[in-house]
Parts: sequence; C-alpha cells; structure tokens
Amino acid sequence: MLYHQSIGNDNNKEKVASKEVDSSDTKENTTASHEKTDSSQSPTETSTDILFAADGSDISEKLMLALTEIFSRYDKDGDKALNPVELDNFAIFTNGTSFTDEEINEIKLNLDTDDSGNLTLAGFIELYALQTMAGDCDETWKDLKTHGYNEKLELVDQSK
Ligand SMILES: [Ca+2]
Repeated sequence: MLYHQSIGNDNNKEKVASKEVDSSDTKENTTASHEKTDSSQSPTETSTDILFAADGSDISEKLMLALTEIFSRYDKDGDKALNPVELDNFAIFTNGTSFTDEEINEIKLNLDTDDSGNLTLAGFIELYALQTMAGDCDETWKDLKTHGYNEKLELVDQSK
C-alpha cells in the first residue's frame, strides 16, 4: 500500500512525446535542450541497470527470466528451440516483419542452435545479451515492452 503511488506511472511517457510535435515556435529552444529529451522521457534511471547483472559482466537474471518466458510463448511445440515457423512468428510480432534470409543466416552462424539449426533458448538469450551488452538497451526495451513488460521487467500486459 505504501507503494500505491508508483502504480500506473508507466503510461505517461508517450503522451508527453506526442504533445511536442506541432510546436514549431519552440524549435530554437528545444535545440539547446535536445540532449536532455531522452532522459526526461525515461524517468526511471534504473531502467538500464535492471538489464544488467550487479557486476555488469552479463545481463541480469531478471532479464533472462523475461526472455525465457517470451521464448516459451513462441516455442509452440515445446522442443526448446524455435523452428523457422516459430522464429518467423517471433520476428513478425516483434519487428512487424519476418527476418531476412541474411538475418536468419547470421542467427544460425552466430548463435546457439540445435541439430536441426533451430535457435535454442540459450541462443535466444545470447541474441539479447549481445545486443544489450553492446549498449543497445533501447532496442531491448522496445522488444520487452512489445511483449508486455514494464520498466521493472514485470509482465503487466498479459494480452501480448
Ligand atoms: Ca519449437
């Protein structure tokens, strides 16, 4: 109950961003403060930290658990690997489009796959670990939110 206030704060961000689109008069002013825009749209400074393990050497256990849960949604036959159809479903939901042949080759070449060449859970986690450890946290957050997670890595939208 003490934490009641913090519930529901997550929905405000996008509204703030869209408000500023038409304000051409403020262009000169916003140029100067442009670099602050990103941080003001992400009020939770911890939103990046939560992706990483305490010593920063790997992604956090919490992120791994979220990725495991997302993986299991697409592993429809439960064989612990994403076959081409399952991987395609993941790509379409996440990116709005299928992976290109090139991207699929990259995945098979660089990430853990099973004997049939299907992406394993370890490979799936590796995919996000590489992206996140390379500093592309925004992309990781975009995918997590697409799948219904909030900034605390809690699954808040079960409809996804
Ligand atoms: Ca499968």
